[in-house]
Amino acid sequence: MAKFPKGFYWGGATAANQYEGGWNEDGRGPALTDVTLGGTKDTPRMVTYVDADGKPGSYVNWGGRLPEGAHYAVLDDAYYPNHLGTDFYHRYKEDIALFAEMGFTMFRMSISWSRIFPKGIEEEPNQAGLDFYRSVFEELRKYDIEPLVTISHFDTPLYIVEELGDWKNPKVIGHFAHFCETIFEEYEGLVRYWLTFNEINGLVAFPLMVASHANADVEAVTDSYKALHHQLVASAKVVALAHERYPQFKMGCMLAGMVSYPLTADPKDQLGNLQLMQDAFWYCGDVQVRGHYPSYAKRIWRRFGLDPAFFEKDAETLAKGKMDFFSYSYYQSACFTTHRDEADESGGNVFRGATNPYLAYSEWGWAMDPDALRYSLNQIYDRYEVPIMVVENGLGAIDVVEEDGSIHDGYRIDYMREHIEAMAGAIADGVDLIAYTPWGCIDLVSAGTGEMRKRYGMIHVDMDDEGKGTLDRSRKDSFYWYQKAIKSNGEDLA
Ligand code: BGP
Repeated sequence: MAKFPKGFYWGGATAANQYEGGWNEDGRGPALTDVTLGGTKDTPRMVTYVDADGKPGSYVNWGGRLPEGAHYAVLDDAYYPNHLGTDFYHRYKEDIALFAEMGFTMFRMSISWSRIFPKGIEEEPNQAGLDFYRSVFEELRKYDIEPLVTISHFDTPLYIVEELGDWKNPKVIGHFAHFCETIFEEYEGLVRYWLTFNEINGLVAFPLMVASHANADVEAVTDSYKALHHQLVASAKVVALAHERYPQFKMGCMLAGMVSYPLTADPKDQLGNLQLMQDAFWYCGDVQVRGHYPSYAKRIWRRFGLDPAFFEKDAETLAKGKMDFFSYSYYQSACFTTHRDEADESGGNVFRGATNPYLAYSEWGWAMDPDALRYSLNQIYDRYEVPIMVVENGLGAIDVVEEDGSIHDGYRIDYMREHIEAMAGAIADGVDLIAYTPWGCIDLVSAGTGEMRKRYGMIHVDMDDEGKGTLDRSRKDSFYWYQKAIKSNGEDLA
């Protein structure tokens, strides 16, 4: 029996803000990532501004705030890694040819909202922006690569963030819907698979995990559940519109894949973990796939002092916007415990928790756990019974370029092999898995740290953390390995 069904989509995933570059070219407006500096594993990324007296300053991304009277600003002499990304804007033809050579049948990318509507609020789109994505989609089609398009991937236009208060403001729903209507109409014949928001649960999951579940900063999370509601409503609205006008479209949700285990057999850890998974993961999936808030939402709203009426008023809209498929990113698992004093802390990026003694951790502290992928695929499919795509997965690691230019990334191959085997296991368990697009198939800027040295690609890009390098592309060992894996439809993983 074949491990993967015929027609299974194999590919790779990227996002405009981390890959595309061309940040101020051809009429594009800025996004928050364009005023965000690079960091490291141990030093956070900073967002830059000038204050009311014109003095430059910065605050910590994920958690800090713009001071009263200050304005976001690109500071002189500072380096902003997302400005250039790894230059897909100018090299898309070369990159897509390499994806085709690897055998991709799907390519995940995002559309930068501020390339189409520079402030996010205009009536008329920026034609140059529309033309760019049209050329990209046509290039993909030339090689029979199916585009999988994320509409919002960490790059709300800066104007909306600064002047409208970001997603806390319900007005943003209308602007987003106009953006979607425009791109749906424009690319109706070129794109079939859409994801509305990247890692939509991140809005609550990240603050919940960063602040540690037990001591979450209640106010920050309260605001986040409200902003999240606006995104869920926006998503449902455009899904309903897509279904009504474009029956060929397949619409999907995209969640940050959280797999949290209880660390001990203490019943308090079991219950606490169940609630963490509800608050930070299932809450979004339940709304987006089932079309209504789950029963336990009342517990969450009560915990954060939120009025149920605020959420319930949009029940009809949510019911009309059910997803056709489920997608998520999966990198690592975490552990929850009420015995925090006895447990070691670990975790990478925004996923924090107790260290799991049975797992090895990556250089950036991410727990490597292929079994959790099979485990989560089973849980998700059991619950929703819709097709699933794994749209991000991979190992962020430091690669060494040998004298002759080769890159021996056996560690990446091992990681991918184990995760592909875990997916095959899930398919054998009965899960309807239809696609795999590992993250950063070509090296790009890290979202969490802004680094280049944290690489996920099977295609190497010559560029360092300061933006120095030729930007030349080359094939790593994993390139040839994945090519074989794809060609054999997941049979040849040696
Ligand atoms: C996910 C994001 C991606 C990507 C990935 C890897 O959360 O959707 O944009 O960057 O994580 O994370 P990082 O770049 O921090 O290593």
